[in-house]
Amino acid sequence: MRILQEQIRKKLKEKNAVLLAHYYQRPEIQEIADLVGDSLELARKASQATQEVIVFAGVHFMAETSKILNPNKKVLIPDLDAGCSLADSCPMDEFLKFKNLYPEHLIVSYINSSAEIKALSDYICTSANAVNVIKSIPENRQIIFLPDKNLGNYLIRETGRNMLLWEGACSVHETFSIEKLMQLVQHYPNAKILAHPECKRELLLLADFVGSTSGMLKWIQQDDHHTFLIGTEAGILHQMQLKVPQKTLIPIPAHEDNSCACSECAYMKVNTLSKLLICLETESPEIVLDPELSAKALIPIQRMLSIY
Ligand code: CIZ
Ligand code: SF4
Repeated sequence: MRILQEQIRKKLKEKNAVLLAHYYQRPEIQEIADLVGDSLELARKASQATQEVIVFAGVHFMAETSKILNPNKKVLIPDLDAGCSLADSCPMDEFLKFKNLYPEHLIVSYINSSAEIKALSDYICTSANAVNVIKSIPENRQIIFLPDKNLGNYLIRETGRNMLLWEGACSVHETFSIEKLMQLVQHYPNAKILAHPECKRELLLLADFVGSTSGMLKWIQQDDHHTFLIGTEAGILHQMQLKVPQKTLIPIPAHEDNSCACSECAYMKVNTLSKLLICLETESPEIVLDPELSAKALIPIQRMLSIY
C-alpha cells in the first residue's frame, strides 16, 4: 500500500496534478490527498486550483462540479462508476415535467445533482451552507428544493420556509437502523449522537447535533464527551479519529436490508489506490462537459459560493 501511495504522489508531481479527496474516501486515499474535505470545501479548492490536472477522489457529480468551476483544467476521476444514489434519484426528464408545473418557483438544488440539473437551477447548496442559501432568498419567492427530501424537510423546519420538495434520498443516509442505534445507546448511555441532515427525521430527532460532515468534525472537537455515535458515511471516522484520537467514535449501523448492513457508500468506495494510479498514468477517465452546459451550471454554483 505504501509503495502505491508513493507512486501516486510521484505521478501527481510529474503531471502537475492536485489530488482532492472527499471525507468518505478510503483512508489510504485520504492519507495522500492534497485536501480532504466536504463538497463545499472541495468545490472551493477546485475553483482555486492552479495545477494543470485535478484528480478528484470522490463521486461523479463532485468531479463534474470541479470541471464546471475550473473548465480549463483536466479533471480526472479514478472510476466513472462512482455515481450517487441521490443524484440518480432526480432524472432530468422527470424533473423537467415537475419544474414546468411551477414556472414561477426558484430552484435550489443540493450539490448532489447532475450538471444538467444544476444548469436548470437558480441556486446550488451543500449541507454546510444550505440554511444560509435558503435564508438569502427573498421571502416573497417560492422555492422548489431538490433532490433530497430529508434535507429538504430539515431545511423547512430550520428556516420556516414552505418549499416544494423532490422525493429523492440517499441510500446510505436513509438506512441507518434506529433499533441498532438504541442498542448502542444502551451500551454507551453517555454517548452523543451526530446525524447528517440527509438522514430520516426519526434519526434527526434523536440527534444531539445535526449537520454537515465538516460541522460534525468541528463539533466532536469542541464537545467534551468521550463517545460519539456517527450518523453519516463511515469514511468520515478517519479524519475524526485523527482530530480526536483519545475519543471513541462508532458508526451507526444500517438496517439489515441494506446490501452491506454497514454505513459505507459503495459508490465512494469504488475508488482505490490502484485505480488512482492508473488514472494518473493514462489521464483517464476524464470528465468532459459541453462548454455551454458547463457555463450555465456555473452560475448557480457561483451564487452559492458568493453567499457562503
Ligand atoms: O452524502 C454526501 O454525499 C455528502 C454529505 C457530501 C458532502 O460532502 O456534503
Ligand atoms: Fe451519494 Fe449518498 Fe454516496 Fe453521498 S453517501 S455520494 S449522497 S449515495
